[in-house]
Amino acid sequence: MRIVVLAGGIGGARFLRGLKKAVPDADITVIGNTGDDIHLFGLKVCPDLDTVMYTLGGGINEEQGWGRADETFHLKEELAAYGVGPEWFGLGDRDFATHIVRTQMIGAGYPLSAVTEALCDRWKPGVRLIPMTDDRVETHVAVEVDGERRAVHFQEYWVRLRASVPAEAVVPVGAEQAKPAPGVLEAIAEADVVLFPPSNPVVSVGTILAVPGIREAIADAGVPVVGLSPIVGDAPVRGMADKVLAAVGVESTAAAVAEHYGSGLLDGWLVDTVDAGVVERVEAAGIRCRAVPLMMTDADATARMAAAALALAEEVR
Ligand code: GDP
Ligand code: FO1
Ligand code: CA
Repeated sequence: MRIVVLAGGIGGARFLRGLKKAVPDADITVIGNTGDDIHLFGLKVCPDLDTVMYTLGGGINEEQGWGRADETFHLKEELAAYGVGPEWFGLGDRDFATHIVRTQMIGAGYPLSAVTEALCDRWKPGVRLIPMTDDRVETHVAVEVDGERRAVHFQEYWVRLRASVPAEAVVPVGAEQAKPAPGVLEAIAEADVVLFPPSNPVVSVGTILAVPGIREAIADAGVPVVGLSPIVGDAPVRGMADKVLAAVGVESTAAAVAEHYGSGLLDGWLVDTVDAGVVERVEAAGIRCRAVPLMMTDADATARMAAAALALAEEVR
C-alpha cells in the first residue's frame, strides 16, 4: 500500500512511528512542512524535516520531541560569548552538524529535496521524506507588540514569544510562488490513501496545502483522504494550534478543524473519544467521522490510531 502523509514536526513524526508499526510493509512518502525553516548563523535550519528524520531514525530527544538525544550546547555558548545570537533558539552541537551539512550542500547547488535525501541516507527513517518545496517559504506571524503591528518569524512567535500574544495573521511568505518539490505530485497521484496526521492544521498541514498544486493534486487523486484531529477536548494536545487557528478564524475544536479542511479535501476524520459528541456535526459537513482514542502515549496506542485511520479510509473508499 502506498501512503502519503503531510507532516509537520512532533505530531507528524510521532504519528509516522505508529503508522510504520501498524503497516510495516507500506510504502510511505512523507511531504514535510518547510514553513518553519529559519536561517541562523548563516545556516539553514529545517525543524520539521529534522524532527521527522530524527524521530524515525532514532536520534530524537524523546522528552522534548525536537532536537537530538544526548545533546550538548558548547557551540551556542561560544557564540553567545562573542555576543552572537539569537540566544532564544536552542541549537545543540549534534544538531548543528545537520545544518552545516545541509547548508554546505545547498551552497554547492543541491536542492533541499536532494539534501534531505542525503541526510536520510544516514538516518534511514524508513519512509521517503520530501520537503513540500525546494523553494524558500517562511511562515510569518503578525502580532501586536506595544500597540504596534509587526510580523515576526514563526520561530520567534513560538520560541521567543512563547505564543503569549495573539496571532493576528499567519502568512506563509513565498508559498504562492513555490513549486512542489520533485516527487511530491507524483507521490500523491500514485497514492492509495492520503493521511493528515494530528499535525498543526495552520502552520504545518495548512502551509503544505498552500504550495500551489498540492491541494489540487490531493483533491484530484480520487483516493481516500483521512485526517486525525490534533485538537482533543477543545484544546491542542501541545503547541500553539489554538492561537494560529484563531488567526484564521477557526475555533479550537475537532469539528471546526474538520470543517476548515472541508469535504472538498477530507473524506474521513478521526476525533478523540472525549469529542465523540461532534461526530454528527462533522458527518453533517459531508466528512465520515469516528471517535477513537487519539493520544499518542506510546507506539502501540499510536499504531492503533494509524490502523483506525486506514480502516476509515477503506470505509470511504
Ligand atoms: P510541530 O511542527 O512540532 O508543531 O508538530 P505538528 O504540526 O506535526 O503537530 C503539532 C500538533 O500535534 C499540535 O497541534 C498538537 O495538538 C498535536 N499533538 C501532539 N501530540 C498529540 C497527541 O498525542 N494526540 C493528538 N491527537 N494530537 C497531538
Ligand atoms: N523549540 C523550542 O521550544 N525552543 C527551542 O529553542 C527550539 C530549538 C529548535 C532547534 C532545532 C529544531 O529542529 C527545533 C527546535 N525547536 C525549539 C522546535 C521548533 O521550534 C518547533 O517545535 C517547531 O518548529 C514547531 O513546529
Ligand atoms: Ca512545525
